[in-house]
Amino acid sequence: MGKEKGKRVLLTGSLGQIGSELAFALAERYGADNVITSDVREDSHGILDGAGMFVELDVLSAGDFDSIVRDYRINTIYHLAALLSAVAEEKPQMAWEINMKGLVNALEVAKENGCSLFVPSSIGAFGPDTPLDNTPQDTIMRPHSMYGVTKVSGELLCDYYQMRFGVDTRGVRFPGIISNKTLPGGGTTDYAVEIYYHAILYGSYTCCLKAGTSLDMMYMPDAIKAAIDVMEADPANLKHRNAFNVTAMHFDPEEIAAEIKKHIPEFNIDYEIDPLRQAIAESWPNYMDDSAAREEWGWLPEYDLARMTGEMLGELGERYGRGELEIEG
Ligand code: AKB
Repeated sequence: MGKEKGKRVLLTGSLGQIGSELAFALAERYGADNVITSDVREDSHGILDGAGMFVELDVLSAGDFDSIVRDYRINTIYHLAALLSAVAEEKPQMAWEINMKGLVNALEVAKENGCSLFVPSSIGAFGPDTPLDNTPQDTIMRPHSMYGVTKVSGELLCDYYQMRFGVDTRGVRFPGIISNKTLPGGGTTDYAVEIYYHAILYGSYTCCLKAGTSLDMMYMPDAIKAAIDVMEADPANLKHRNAFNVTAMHFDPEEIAAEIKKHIPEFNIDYEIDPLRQAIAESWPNYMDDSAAREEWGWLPEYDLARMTGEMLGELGERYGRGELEIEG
């Protein structure tokens, strides 16, 4: 990717699964001098070293949020700080506080400082009344989880700030994101990351979701591409602005296990169902229709299950000393 001029970016939640990789992509694209990474936690392990300057920021502090945007002359905010679905279900009040108050602060700061704002929504915004096969872009959204409630509310709020105040808000509904740098924490789709680590380290995996539970998924490079491309899209082409359905693949635990077995024939999956995560997963789409994103800003994923599995096992195999695995690229 070449350097694009003119953007001064603040990333919240930078130490999370997506933030820790998006930070480097933003630094590569806009120049590390133009990227400020932030998190409520200190970057004590230097995870973000090289991806711009790091500042500690609790997004619940509206004053600190605003000062950082002013002091560093930020014009684009990627607001990733949020709790994921399973942990939100265990701590619903905290989820409302962080996901909604943090978002309101981001929207206000963007409004006051003329910033563009990226806010990720999720497949979690849908619920059991949604058509679960080929889920349309615009459809019934009555989620049963607190995470979903915050995601739908967030989508509406982003639309409102755009229509009412002209804030350039944009976003996508991310599916489960699979990566090998930072582990996700507290999500329903986390199993699809853990399974690769367990395959390499132990040769087996006990899955918390039932066989047959199909969910949309995406490999991290595609997720990063989506986040950058939607923010760079020509606004004249956008009929939707926030919450574009985006997906790259969908599978159930049996299908990902079968793909892993192609590389590690002795790999074995068994099941110990977590009722909380299972109930959430069953209320989410089996697979989404992402044609609006394809038509309005050219969304096109590059990774399918086979290619992603080759890369995940190759990378983790190198890291954990299973370099002898026959990995196809
Ligand atoms: C979760 O499982 O909570 C997230 C998501 C799909 O939003 N990965």
